[in-house]
Amino acid sequence: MSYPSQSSNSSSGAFFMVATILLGLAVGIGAIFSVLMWADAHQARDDAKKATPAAASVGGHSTAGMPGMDMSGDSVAGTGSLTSYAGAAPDNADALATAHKPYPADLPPAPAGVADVHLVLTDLTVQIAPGVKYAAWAWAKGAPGPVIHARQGQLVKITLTNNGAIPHSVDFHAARIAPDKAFGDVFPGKSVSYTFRANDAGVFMYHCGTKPVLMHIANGMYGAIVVEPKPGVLPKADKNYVRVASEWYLDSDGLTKPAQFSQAKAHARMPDWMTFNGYAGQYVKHPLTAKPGELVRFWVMDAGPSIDTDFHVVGTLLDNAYPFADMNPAHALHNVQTMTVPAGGGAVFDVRIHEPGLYPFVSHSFAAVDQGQVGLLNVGNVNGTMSH
Ligand SMILES: [Cu+2]
Repeated sequence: MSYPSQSSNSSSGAFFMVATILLGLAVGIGAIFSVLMWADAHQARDDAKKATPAAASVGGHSTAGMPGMDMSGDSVAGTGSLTSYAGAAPDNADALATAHKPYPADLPPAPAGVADVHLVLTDLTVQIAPGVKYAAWAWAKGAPGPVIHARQGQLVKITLTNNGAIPHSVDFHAARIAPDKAFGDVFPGKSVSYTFRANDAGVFMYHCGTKPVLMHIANGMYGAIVVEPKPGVLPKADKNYVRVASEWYLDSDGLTKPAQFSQAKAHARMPDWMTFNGYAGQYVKHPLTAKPGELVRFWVMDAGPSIDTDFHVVGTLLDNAYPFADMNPAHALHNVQTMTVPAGGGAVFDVRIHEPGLYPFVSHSFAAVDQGQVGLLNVGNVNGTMSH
């Protein structure tokens, strides 16, 4: 995966736009952001401002550390400290956000026959927000890993190749299988295969389960598999979008060199960034789309590692909600406003929107919005997207 390089170009005032949407620290809010920052966001902004000393600490090095708690190996910047780097951004953040190629949210087609999945683990630097680099343990194309689509009852064959520097593994929540046999460690340069029958429909997490699991997940080793229920069980969807929620814990701001994992922050559950599909706010600049009246289905999985996501679409209600990805229609909820998706779990949501407009989707646990869990659904191809 290629990423735009960070630059010190200071020609754009758009930094403040990005800072506003992701952190809520800027005072001036342009028309773009009025779409997102509706009335009940004001309190959240104020709260975030108090709780997140990001502006003061960006690029700063704290010495108030907890020695021995940081597993990143970085012995200089931020070791063991809880200093927040939330909202750190270069001057050209707005241009970088525009140039960013969003993670594809569309559910890919399910393969015929056996779902033959080849996953490759690798160490690589990813961008998790405009200009913010992170030294990830991830997949061939970054984090999350590829969305896998299978049909209920289909045989799924997983082949995992470890191109990383240390042992890893892959645990599929959709599988009923002896974990000591299937989910064992794979050494660098080695591959492993196992099969399971996807008898349970829903959207499920897969992740590296090698110890310390917290660190392996936080470093990017997760993805989603959608197991589509048998035909006729669900109302037909016109659009299917997959969203993987996760949070990131940084030992530095990631602007000049890739940040690494902060165990102290991960234990304190104090993420710097929270994302949908691995990059803060990417569907604000690059909205998902639907036509008026279409049934839009969101397959949402929360990789955590530790924090739930609270799914909400501004301007509508969830017509059908399948809590915890229990796809039995008799268990579905209807016309609800916000639904929790637990860390390590999934849920499925249908919305049908008739009036054209820009409909933000968020985690309504609002610190998550300031830290990047926000996007837009453009219904009816209306103007005013975030391209200017
Ligand atoms: Cu791993």
